[in-house]
Amino acid sequence: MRMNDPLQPHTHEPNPLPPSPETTFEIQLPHQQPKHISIEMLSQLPQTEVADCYIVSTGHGTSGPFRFGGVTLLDFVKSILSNDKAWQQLEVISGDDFGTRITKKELLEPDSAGPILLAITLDGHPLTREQGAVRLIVPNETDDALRQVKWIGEVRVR
Ligand SMILES: Nc1nc2c(c(=O)[nH]1)N[C@H]1C(S)=C(S)[C@@H](COP(=O)(O)O)O[C@H]1N2
Ligand SMILES: [Mo]
Repeated sequence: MRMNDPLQPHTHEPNPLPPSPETTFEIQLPHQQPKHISIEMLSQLPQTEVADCYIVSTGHGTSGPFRFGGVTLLDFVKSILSNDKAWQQLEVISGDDFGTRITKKELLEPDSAGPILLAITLDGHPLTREQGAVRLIVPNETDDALRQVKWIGEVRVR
């Protein structure tokens, strides 16, 4: 069992080091075997860029603005799930047990700051593993970066 629930709010010192070199992550669908998703597969889906993104760390200050690129989480879910009634929320969890929960409403009604992304590029260059590949970017979250999940390991569909 995990010592900490990665989905509960918590104060957090950001982990500077990737938990592994492996960028491929798993998607877990109800009643199905997990599927493996690579950067290569993400790069073949429609690409979206979101400019003016900031990573606001309570301990280390703000960095940015960044232009993150990749696949919107909505486009990704649509590419995986044909039946859009089959889910209500997603859990995005990193290899170092850091995570956040995303509701369907957040994806269907994106904030004016921009859509939630599975980011694979930063300012037009491939995101390095150290920079978080594959990283969740939630453009409207500018409090403490607790939703800007680096090193996605699992996406669970609920
Ligand atoms: N996987 C993972 N993602 C994470 C964290 C972490 O520890 N592990 N820390 C978060 C916090 S608290 C901050 S402030 C930012 C730091 O992002 P940066 O390393 O790009 O500055 O990452 C966020 N995403
Ligand atoms: Mo943070």
